[in-house]
Amino acid sequence: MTLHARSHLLGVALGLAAAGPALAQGQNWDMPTPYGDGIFHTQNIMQFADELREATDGALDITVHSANSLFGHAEIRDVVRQGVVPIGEILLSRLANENPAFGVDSIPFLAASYDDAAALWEASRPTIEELFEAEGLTVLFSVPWPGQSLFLRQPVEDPADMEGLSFRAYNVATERLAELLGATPTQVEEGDIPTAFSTGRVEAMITSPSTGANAQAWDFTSHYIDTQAWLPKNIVFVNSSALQALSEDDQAALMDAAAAAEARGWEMSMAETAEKIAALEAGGMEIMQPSEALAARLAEIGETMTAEWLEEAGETGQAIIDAFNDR
Ligand code: PCA
Repeated sequence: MTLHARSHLLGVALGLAAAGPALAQGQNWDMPTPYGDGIFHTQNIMQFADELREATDGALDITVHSANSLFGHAEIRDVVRQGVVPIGEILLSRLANENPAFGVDSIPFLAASYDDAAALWEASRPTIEELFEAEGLTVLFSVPWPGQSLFLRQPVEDPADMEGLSFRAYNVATERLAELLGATPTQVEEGDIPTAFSTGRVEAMITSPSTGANAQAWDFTSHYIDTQAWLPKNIVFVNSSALQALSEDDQAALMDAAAAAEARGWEMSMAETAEKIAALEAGGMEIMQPSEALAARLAEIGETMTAEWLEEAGETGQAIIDAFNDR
């Protein structure tokens, strides 16, 4: 925790103690999120907070602390679980090392369209909700990033050209993908992408056009290969005790605002894809479709990663895939 966060929270705790029963009148919730204000996920969450403030006549007032400004991405789930803050957002698949079910949305080409991603979310949601509930957390909503595509410094036709590249990763699946491509993965937070490229820590990545455009990827890469291989999701969740402490009306308002934010977020994500590819092109990047050889290699990697995931996720994993295949 940063010093700033610590003193801020101490202030919050003292405020709570002094306020006593007056608390029932209104709640000020601090909400840490990982991504910056230029990212549509953050904008969607800001709107969610605005709508909720309005629907509850100010009784539930969420302050969004974006871009890891209150807590770092790696801390957010735990501080909500501990009740240090009541609500937060993370990239769901960052938890895949705890349970493979959290990483099902990051397997290349398992569910690469919005329709398939929605079906996969529907198939996996009960499991994810149960796993969160076991930690004292209630899932509010989940929104996908646009399709994950390659950002490179050269026009790769032959997948072998990616061997040896130092490759930015953001979860275990991107790490594994880099390995299977013969590249060397390095974990880099989204906000640190420009620095990681400019200092030579990484020289290639796979992410959404949203993240690429937000980082001004044209400053440090030249070619965008439109693989749109999977749609990883962010998830917004609340501490279950904090939720239950709300009045019934406010709980209902929170659930309504969450459902609206989920629907709006998916729409925003879909609109982003073409918009941000155009922004990459306007920035000077060359937009390419994958060569046949690259597409074939990535499809093969997708098969390998699906098999590895099923092996690891066991019966729970198989049940999710069966429910998904029944769509
Ligand atoms: N942006 C985030 C996660 C997936 C994405 O599109 C990132 O690159 O870290």
